[in-house]
Amino acid sequence: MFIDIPSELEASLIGLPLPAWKLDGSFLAESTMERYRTELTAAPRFEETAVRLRHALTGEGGGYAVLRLGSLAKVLGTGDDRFLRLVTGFAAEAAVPFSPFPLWPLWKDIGVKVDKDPGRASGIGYNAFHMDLVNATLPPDYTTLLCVRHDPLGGGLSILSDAHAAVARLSEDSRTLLAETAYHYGNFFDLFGVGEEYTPFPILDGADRGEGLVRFTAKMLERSQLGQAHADAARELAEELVRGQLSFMLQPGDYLIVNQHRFLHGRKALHTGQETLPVADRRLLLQLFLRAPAGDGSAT
Ligand SMILES: O=C(O)CCC(=O)C(=O)O
Ligand SMILES: [Fe+2]
Repeated sequence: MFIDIPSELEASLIGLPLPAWKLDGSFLAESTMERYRTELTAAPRFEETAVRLRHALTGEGGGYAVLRLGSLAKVLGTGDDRFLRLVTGFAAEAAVPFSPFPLWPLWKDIGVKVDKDPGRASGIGYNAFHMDLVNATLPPDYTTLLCVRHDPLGGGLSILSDAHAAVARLSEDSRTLLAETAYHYGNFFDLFGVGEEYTPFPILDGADRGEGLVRFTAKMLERSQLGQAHADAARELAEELVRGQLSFMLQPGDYLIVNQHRFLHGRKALHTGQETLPVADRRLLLQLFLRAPAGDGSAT
């Protein structure tokens, strides 16, 4: 599921004049989507790369992709607007970029804060398997992470697990418990484009026959009060997710896109000694969410 960019495409993307994007509410404006697509499709071998990307995300056995944009990042600079516009253009080939957080820009920084709750996005600890915005009625169809810098000390591997495969390995009794509306997690306020707060919710949200959402975050095991039987079933699921996990280190310029209908994600702990690193040298990811247009097939 790692997708390299053909060198002739890379070469032509470097000079591509993508304008600054516009937003329509919290969504990338249609006019920007069209403009980016027009410019990008004129580049050699772009279309075939976009097809490979969509296939990796929604094809049989797929559910995530890592676009390797490291050489482009090196030439343009990972923090450069031109680079971020290109990545936004690739994202828009998968689905519509948007920001659920009213006060945040389209791309949200995930840096490293040594004094933050370690299991959180910018903490230094293990960030256990989860779906982003698990307690919204309409979680983003895709969550995406662009690596600006990896942990120079060597920690912070990304982890992914096929949610339906993990569910399929559970007992019938556990699946029955997971399908009950008995789970809850976290807060919800002022979010755009993700529906309403959903609490309590079933983990298997129409997902018992290999479809629908596996609405799960392993963080609920510690942070939410759950009944014993429901908690045990959720813990079994967490264990199966770990059993089936794959892990890899994102490199600068790598762009991970996760189909939340199929895969759950997380991150291993950063290496010890983060406090010895200047903030500007620490791991930095940028996060963006995507909404699939209705009926495009990515909802299964
Ligand atoms: O730090 C990472 O690699 C993942 C962060 C994450 O999953 C999140 O912020 O939702
Ligand atoms: Fe996440």
